[in-house]
Amino acid sequence: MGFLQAAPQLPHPWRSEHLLHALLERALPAARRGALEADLDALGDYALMAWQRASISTRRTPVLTQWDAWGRRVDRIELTAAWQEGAQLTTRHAVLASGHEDHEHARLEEFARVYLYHVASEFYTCPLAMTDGAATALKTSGNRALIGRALPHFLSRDADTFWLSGQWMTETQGGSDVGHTETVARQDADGQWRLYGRKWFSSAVVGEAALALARPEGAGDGSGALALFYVETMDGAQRRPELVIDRLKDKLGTQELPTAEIHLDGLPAWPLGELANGVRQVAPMLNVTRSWNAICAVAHMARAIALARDYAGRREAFGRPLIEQPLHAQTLADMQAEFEGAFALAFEVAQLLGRVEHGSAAPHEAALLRLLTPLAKLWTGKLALRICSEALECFGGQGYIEDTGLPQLLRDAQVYAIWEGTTNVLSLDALRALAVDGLGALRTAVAAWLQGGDAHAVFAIDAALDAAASHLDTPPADRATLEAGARGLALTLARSAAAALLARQAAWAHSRGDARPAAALRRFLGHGLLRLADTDADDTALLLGCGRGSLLK
Ligand code: MFK
Repeated sequence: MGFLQAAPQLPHPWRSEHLLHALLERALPAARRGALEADLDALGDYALMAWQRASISTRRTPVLTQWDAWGRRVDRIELTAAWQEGAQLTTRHAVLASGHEDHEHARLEEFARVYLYHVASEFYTCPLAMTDGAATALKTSGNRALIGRALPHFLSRDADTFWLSGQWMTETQGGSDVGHTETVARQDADGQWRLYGRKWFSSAVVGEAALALARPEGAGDGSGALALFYVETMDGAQRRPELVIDRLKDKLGTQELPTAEIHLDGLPAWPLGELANGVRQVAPMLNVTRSWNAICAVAHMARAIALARDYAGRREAFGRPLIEQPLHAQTLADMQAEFEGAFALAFEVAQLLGRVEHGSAAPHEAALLRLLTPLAKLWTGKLALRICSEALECFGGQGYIEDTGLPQLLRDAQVYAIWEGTTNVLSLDALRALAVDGLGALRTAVAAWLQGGDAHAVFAIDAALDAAASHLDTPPADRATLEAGARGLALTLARSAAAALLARQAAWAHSRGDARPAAALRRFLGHGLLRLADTDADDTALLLGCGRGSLLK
């Protein structure tokens, strides 16, 4: 046999992960860090095992059996091994429970676990995120009966009592625009609310509960008339007959995740609060799942980069390892710098969430969290895809070969930009957040992060924020221009915030003799912060072959 190329090896995701180590050292008291490390080490072990298992086994996907041999409707879903292990593993290591402990670091400690577990989970993290979001929305609702009933299950540390929750919003007409929801809530003769309708993307259909948007019968049109309901899906060991699984989705990626189309045919339901303003009531859930999305996108980038970096030391071409080829090394370092910015922003959101929920946040931090959540979600969602594409290219033709496990990284990464609101929906959400406070909270935070920071970074970040402020000064009457530029604005703000966070990290590391973070900052700044777009409406109309007027309505 001729030459055989050595395959890439995955380094231990926790023991070799210097960014997370540095973050926890900076942000957590030593005693808390010590208590956390055993869980992180175990989740890192699991991630390594899952990678090795995947390399020696045939890939499985979930299978739906709708009818048994005798004609009974069963809607049974067989899950992959990682999904079967999910409840045991995540309750044992308190993945969700840790995020709801009563201290300001709870969310950081939760998301450190999520970061290490996510890729190995085969997107079991998706229903976990929704369960976390449901727990948060229930707490916000103050509905004591539902809190008492569901929270002990959602936050259980015992797999036998643990429940997963779904989030049933998306319908065929009301996708991003949930105001078009057609599912109806009707009270039966006993006063019990029941849901009737069709939900088009149900990612946690194997769960025991869900939060669902529905229109109380007789309520008006639009999103304000929607209500938010809690439902349970099981009757003992049987799925309730009023919940029918129509089929599993045939998706580009996340194929281990059994996303389903479902029918609700009178499923019992309980309103969380008032029988209106369901979008407002579900917003705490959305903001939590968007934070998960950002952390998981960053974890996905970390995996792609770790494999590409390892391979660069094993693969020789033109007489030397790839890592010694200047252009290849440059490519990897560029990816690393962008990843470090995204990591810093996503984990800042995690820390802010913990402080705001615990009540220990500074006065500007609630508004800051409201803005940084969509920014982190939308930027990391796009970046994960770009980094995975680049990482596959680092393997040449092998990156295109299915059983290396690499193409799956790229296919799966596409989901982060779509889930929980597309890039454009999230850019408009950032405008919603900015409408309250403008750039005030962000400027206050950036000034604090940049204290004692590198002068070049201060200059570049201030210039980017000033340019963003000019765009925000668009007269309110010209809403079309503001919206057309919303993505460029959001990306500029995300990059500026990330640069300031990298500067903070660089200053902290410098005092410990570590020059790495400063290199990440320099490289990140070199890629530029400004992403404001040319939004000339006449040009847009010409390029799209439509009248200018139709763009302004
Ligand atoms: C591994 C990682 C896992 C991650 C989880 C993966 C799960 C994947 C499954 C899914 O993807 S489920 C589908 C997710 N769908 C979405 O995220 C919907 C995307 N669409 C939007 O976000 C729209 O912008 C929105 C539905 C919110 C528009 O609804 P409306 O009702 O037309 O918006 P409106 O009228 O501006 O807002 C209604 C209220 O909600 C307002 O409050 P008030 O009534 O007090 O004025 C808003 O301020 C409030 N609101 C909206 N978004 C908010 C928010 N409040 C706080 N935070 C937000 N993000």
